[in-house]
Amino acid sequence: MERIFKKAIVRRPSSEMVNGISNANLGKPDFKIALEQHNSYIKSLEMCGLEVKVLPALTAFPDATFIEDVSLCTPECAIVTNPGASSRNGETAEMKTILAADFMAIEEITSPGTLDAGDVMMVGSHYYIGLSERTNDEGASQLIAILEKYRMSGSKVSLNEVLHLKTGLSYLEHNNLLVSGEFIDRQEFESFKKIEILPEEAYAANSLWINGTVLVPKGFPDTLTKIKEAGYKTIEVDVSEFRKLDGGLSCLSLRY
Ligand code: CIR
Repeated sequence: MERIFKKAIVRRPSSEMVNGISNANLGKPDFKIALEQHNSYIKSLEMCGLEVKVLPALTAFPDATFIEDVSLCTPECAIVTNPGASSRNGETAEMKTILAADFMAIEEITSPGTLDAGDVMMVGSHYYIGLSERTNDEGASQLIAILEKYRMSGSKVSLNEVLHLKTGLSYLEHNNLLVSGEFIDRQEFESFKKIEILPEEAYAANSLWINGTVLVPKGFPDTLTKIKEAGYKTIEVDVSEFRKLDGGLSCLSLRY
């Protein structure tokens, strides 16, 4: 059964975002445009029926607007992660307190385990966990143990070509998987109905299903058409300035 999301948490980008981690080679983001795009992103979440809590910018952490990475929100508990990039590690500081407003049970990933929740893809009560430069085997094992404690499950997925697991694939519910690059022929995703992303539209593999609507990054016409043809309502969202920091649509919010 598909999950119904009611709320989201986002964090405003700070002017320091121009110093965020990036391998995109697309230049520095324009902070003013990023703020406008962030506002539109919030509106899109609201159009999907979510009540959005907006946290203030954290100037000490240039990548803190990519709030997805610091927590995983499941229907049973929230898990505060231990981000794998040292410059991002302190972003988790207030998350326990913030999440305590809505979650009875809060768990944590601890060192030597590291985990960015951008590496975690939810399919019903099963969670696929990418082993990346940010998420190590120990972090993934800790997450699987936590999930099992709450009668959910997890499995590890190796990856080589992308930053996070969800940089390369997104679950759109109804057994539909948006899939790109190294994940197209992977055995663990064999049983899904795959919607294949063209190499030149790889960035759009990070699209976001929320309550029946799919948010798709602006400027990827082939992907947009394929998602529409699969029967979804879509909203195009321009996140060009966040793309310059390797961030996509899912990275900018926690949804629960
Ligand atoms: C980073 O390298 O951590 C940020 N510049 C981008 C994080 C993107 N987050 C995500 O894919 N979940």
